[in-house]
Amino acid sequence: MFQHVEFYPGDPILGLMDKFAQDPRTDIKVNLGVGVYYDEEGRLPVLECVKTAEAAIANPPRPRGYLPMEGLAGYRSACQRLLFGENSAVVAEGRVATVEALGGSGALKVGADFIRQWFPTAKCYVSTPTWGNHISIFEGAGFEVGKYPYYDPATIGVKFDEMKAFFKGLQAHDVVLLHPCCHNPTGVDLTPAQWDEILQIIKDKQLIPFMDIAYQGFGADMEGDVYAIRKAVELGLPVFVSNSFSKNLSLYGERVGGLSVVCPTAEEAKLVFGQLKFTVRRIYSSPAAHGAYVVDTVMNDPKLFEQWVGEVYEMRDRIRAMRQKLQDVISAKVPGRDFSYFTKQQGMFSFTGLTPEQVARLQSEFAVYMVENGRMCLAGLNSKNVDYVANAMAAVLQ
Ligand code: KET
Repeated sequence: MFQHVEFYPGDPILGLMDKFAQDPRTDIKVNLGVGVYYDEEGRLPVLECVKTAEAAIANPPRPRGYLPMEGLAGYRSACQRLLFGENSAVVAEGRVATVEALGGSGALKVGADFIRQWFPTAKCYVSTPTWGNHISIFEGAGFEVGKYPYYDPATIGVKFDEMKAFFKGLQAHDVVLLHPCCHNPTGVDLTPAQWDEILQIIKDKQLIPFMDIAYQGFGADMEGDVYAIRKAVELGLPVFVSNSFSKNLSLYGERVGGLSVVCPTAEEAKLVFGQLKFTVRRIYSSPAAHGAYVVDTVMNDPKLFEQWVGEVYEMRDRIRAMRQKLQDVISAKVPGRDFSYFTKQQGMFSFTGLTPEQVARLQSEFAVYMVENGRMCLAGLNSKNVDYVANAMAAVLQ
């Protein structure tokens, strides 16, 4: 019956987590694979604001009825405030349709299914390179997925002229998947001036921008990281935004994300909202409650919100310190090479330029795990292992 089913070789990122867990070299092993923030002690943190929120919602315990298809109202408005701003005109005008989703991944899936149904001839384009699951999710929704030029290994920057020329050649209603901040896997972002240019092309060509933001607060700051989203709204673009609280609330397993669609009119937003609900209904019916209560509590209590922002910046600053440390140690060990990219790149990741062979050597000889494409998650570094990792990288680079 199932002999024709193709073998699944596993996911290049999630598969590493299993491999790492099984590695018996517990005294030295370092996980720089998956995009998860670990603290200075190498532990997955439970944020203080989350502890307070969980204590509040546990007493008295809440009954666990179904949430509506679109999720919790306070959660959805919190997503809108974070993405579009406290006094957003488009939100006030009822032009934003927002649904809670199962993580950023669930938001991408709901958005992809919606666009596929209502723009059946549209193609989807992702950056070269991108987070691998972008391609899987859009292909899974029935899209033909193409790639636009983005990362330039020669300059460790963006091939901006090629990117612009490529966008100018696309058809109306083609979807361009963009990373508003902390590009995964490269850590290389567009500048505000470059966003202005690219968004104008998107407008002129009537493309559909789909912005996936999974690292708000880890780049510049909460507001700076949504520059591209706000600019798209200012230009009047019909923008899709998938957001995730997995990383910035350290709530990975709660599957807390959201999908927002900014529409030209409130009437259209109502139509879109209805279809987003139906999309949710026929995939998983309604989202999960516990994580939503936590997010709702943190985001809608001014004191907890302020505490949360502070905790995000602590994570961001610790990653920045690790970037600097790694750059200093490795520069001393491998003279004559420029490692300044470690501190120039933004967010959790560095695209190291290590070859798959060098990555494999790091794993087999040093128990240092990073993604095969050379992406390293800096949040797995701490003051105890950073020298060890720098030495290991220096050894495979020689
Ligand atoms: N978008 C991006 C850009 C992203 O890096 C991730 C997760 C997600 C969406 C998914 O978010 P979630 O809320 O967990 O559904 N990235 C890390 C984990 C993974 O691969 O699933 C990673 O790149 O390591």
